[in-house]
Amino acid sequence: MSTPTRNRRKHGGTAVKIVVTGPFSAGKTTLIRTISEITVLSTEKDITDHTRSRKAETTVAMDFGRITIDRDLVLYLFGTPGQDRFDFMWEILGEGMLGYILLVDADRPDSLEEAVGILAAFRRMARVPFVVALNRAAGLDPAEESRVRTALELGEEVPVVPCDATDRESVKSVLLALLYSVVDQLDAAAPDSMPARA
Ligand SMILES: Nc1nc2c(ncn2[C@@H]2O[C@H](COP(=O)(O)OP(=O)(O)OP(=O)(O)O)[C@@H](O)[C@H]2O)c(=O)[nH]1
Ligand SMILES: [Mg+2]
Repeated sequence: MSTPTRNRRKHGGTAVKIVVTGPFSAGKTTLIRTISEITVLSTEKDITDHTRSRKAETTVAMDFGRITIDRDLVLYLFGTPGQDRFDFMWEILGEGMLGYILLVDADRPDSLEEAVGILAAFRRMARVPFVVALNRAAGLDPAEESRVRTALELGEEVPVVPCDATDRESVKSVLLALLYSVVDQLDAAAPDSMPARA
């Protein structure tokens, strides 16, 4: 099982790794492109099999983006491929992550089913905080949230949030939900050492 690494950077501050995973075509590459301050390094290749009817290109190795929160904290974002033939990349990309976003396409019922296996693999790989983000979800009613929680067997501590991967503010709120979860976990581990959340 990997443990989160927080690397000191050359000019001070801390760099942390966040992984964006989820089923084929959930919007992982889009989410990282929406929020990254650098041009995202993507490994998109033409799709040649039957899924070509859904989109022309798919991620075959990873997406890589970066966000500077402030001079003390930089997030590196790694997106996984969605097609399960590239699932060997999950472990490589998950190494040392602080937490992850499981992105599900709320418009496609298959997406939640596919997410079950991905989440099981990530949970085996690392016990780090994660959030479930429902892409293309206009909102999130309690019945929908409960359906997602049941399908993915989520504990109360796991946030489920709606998301529009094309919208910067929406992506920011997903990342904040993840960072708050990380703080909550640290807080639970060492209650007296963390500042209270505003
Ligand atoms: N309208 C809308 N379209 C989206 C959104 N997110 C992604 N898309 C579109 O959905 C398609 C798939 O998005 P990608 O970002 O390639 O999805 P992915 O999860 O990286 O896909 P794979 O790497 O192939 O698994 C693209 O055509 C996007 O433009 C969204 O929030 N709203
Ligand atoms: Mg992609």
